Amino acid sequence: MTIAYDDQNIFAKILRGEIPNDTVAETEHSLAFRDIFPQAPTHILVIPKGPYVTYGHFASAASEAEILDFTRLVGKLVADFDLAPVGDSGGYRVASNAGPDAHQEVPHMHMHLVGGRILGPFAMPERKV
Ligand code: DGP
Repeated sequence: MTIAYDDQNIFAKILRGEIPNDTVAETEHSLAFRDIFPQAPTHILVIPKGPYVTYGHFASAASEAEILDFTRLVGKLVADFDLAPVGDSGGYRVASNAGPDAHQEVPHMHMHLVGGRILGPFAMPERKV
């Protein structure tokens, strides 16, 4: 199945250098930059440079080199931003929203890496039905 990618989305524009961003790391296949609306002291978005819409799209269609590059970058950011849990403190959350049910706002695959404060349980709004 072909998944349509809208190259006018905001992260595609960031990748093309058309709008500014606060880059924290860049690799051959991935870019990491600070979220414009941070939910915690550290809130980084990690994106592949390739045209993938969701995490599932990326995980199934990206090359092994792209997936390895992305995954290793997440690991490096956890280390560089000192997010790894130590004993009974510290830690972080990674999350990737996909589609309307998950309230994905930007249709370019991105991983939120959030930490630097107590995040509490994974929270989801109550179901309406
Ligand atoms: P999501 O709901 O998972 O699609 O989250 C999209 C995130 O992208 C949201 O936390 C805000 C962030 N965001 C939206 N526009 C921009 C932008 O222009 N620059 C940056 N750095 N982040 C953005």
